Amino acid sequence: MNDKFVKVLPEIKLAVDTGKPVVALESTVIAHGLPRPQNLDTARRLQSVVRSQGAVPATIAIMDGQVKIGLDDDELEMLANADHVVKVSRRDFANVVGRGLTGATTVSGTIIAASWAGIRVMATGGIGGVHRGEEPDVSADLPEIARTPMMVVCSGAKSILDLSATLEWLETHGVPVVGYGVDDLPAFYARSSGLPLEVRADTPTSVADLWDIHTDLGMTGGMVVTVPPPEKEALSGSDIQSAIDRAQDQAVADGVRGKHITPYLLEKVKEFTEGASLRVNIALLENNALIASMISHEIANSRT
Ligand code: PSU
Ligand code: MN
Repeated sequence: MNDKFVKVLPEIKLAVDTGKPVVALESTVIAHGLPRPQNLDTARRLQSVVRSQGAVPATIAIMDGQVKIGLDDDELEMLANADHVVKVSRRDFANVVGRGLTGATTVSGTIIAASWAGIRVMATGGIGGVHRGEEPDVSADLPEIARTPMMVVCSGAKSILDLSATLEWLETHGVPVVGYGVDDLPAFYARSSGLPLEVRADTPTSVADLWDIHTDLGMTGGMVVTVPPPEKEALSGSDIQSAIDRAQDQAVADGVRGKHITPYLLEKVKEFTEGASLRVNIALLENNALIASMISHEIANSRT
């Protein structure tokens, strides 16, 4: 890690150095994934959920060219309301740092920076994956999870993606995918994708045990822990599927491509489900932050 370009909040550095639990949080969901004003409210809420569990939140972003591991409230507000925030995965770091720009890190960008600081757990809503459609489009999240020693706690991925192909990709590249209290891969808005997983863990302790064995075996890559959305807000698979199909058709008709596809589809699905998708999105983000905090305690505890 290069101190010239990277700033770790002292509270986070101290927590990592003394083996206290820390949970990394991404910022693309704030800048591009949720609408205003819910984005800032949610960003704050996620930090307080982590704190309520006695863990330290580390929201990650690039502010005016500096990689920040841990954002204060002013920075969160700036990021939530700024108009020119670059979406940052590995390829974007040098450009955004070099030109002094502001960038929100995706899951991939977040785990790169978090691992520089020695953080081992991150929480988010959904990871990117293998897209459907003609043009090959694989999220940078996947190779980054395969190469970075971080546990990503999420609700699987949205079925705007090809979930079966995403699981295949993760298998090929050696990423364990764990169902937290479930046997099937969650599909973000819906509790199940119908795709069975090989590994189930029912408690934070058993997830932490798996992680410890994974790292003790010398595995260098990450792990995905999938938590279904809370029952109360979860949508049924068929409701959400028709909204997703419509969004997909419209993206093709509008010629949306590359990194703009995910935010575009998210916005359209919200419109087509009249806000129900937003409620489940916020509920699962909070729930995942809670569970990641509990797991991070177990990981930290088993190391001391
Ligand atoms: N999925 C969501 N909400 C999001 C994202 C994914 O439900 O906000 C964001 C995350 O930051 C994820 C990124 O890492 O989109 C993946 O983008 P892409 O498909 O362009 O790699
Ligand atoms: Mn892409």
